[in-house]
Amino acid sequence: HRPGGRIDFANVSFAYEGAAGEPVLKQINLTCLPGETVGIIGSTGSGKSSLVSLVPRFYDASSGEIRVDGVNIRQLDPAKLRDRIAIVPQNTILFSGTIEENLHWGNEHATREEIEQAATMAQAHSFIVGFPEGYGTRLGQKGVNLSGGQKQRLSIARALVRKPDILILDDCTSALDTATETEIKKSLKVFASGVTCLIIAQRITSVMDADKIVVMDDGEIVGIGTHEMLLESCKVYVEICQS
Ligand code: DUT
Repeated sequence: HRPGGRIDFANVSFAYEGAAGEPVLKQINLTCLPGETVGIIGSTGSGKSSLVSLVPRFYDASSGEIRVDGVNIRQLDPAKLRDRIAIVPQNTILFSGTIEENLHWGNEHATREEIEQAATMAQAHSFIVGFPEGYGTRLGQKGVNLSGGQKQRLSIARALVRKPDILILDDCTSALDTATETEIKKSLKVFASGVTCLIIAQRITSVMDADKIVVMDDGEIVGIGTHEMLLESCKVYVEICQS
């Protein structure tokens, strides 16, 4: 696997157009090293999703600069940039079609073996093969009904099929029990060890073992460090742990 991308945020501020110009991100400085797992935590509305949405240029920063592997992302071809990044959104989007077609989406060239590997990493393979039609099982109106957690696992598998250099999980494990989430993280560590992972989470347990955790509060980064470091140094983090 290619080494994951390095991401640098340098003095990044961002305001949504029309939102009275009020910045939702203020003076963000953050480096994510290739292959690093970076947890992002903070209360609702603190700016976590906005922060990650700037990386594939869903929006552009109002000021400051974001670099991927040292190059300002505004100077990169957007299609090539997005090709290196997979985002698993908060709300899973699956379409009517088979499970295999859904997992292929975004990478038509993937082989069946690669699809099964990705599904195994995302803890989805065993429930898929439990259906009489396996990967050919139809989803949607005339198909099977999946639980919220099963949908999230398919959504993660789909992102892994794309073999990204940068993987962004935006609060997409909320419907999974902690044991399943832990299994997914374990296999990511082994099979996607070169991939730079940004993991937005509500639960501390989701990010506790990340290489570093970023704590956001009202559009600002108020702490960066390991779980132990933040327990010592970051009041907001301690409050999140206690809530
Ligand atoms: N916001 C907008 N327009 C958008 C998205 C968000 O004005 O299209 C505002 C809402 C909020 C701020 O930006 O005041 C930050 O939102 P974001 O979704 O980035 O915060 P979060 O930390 O990801 O919240 P949550 O945990 O609820 O997803």
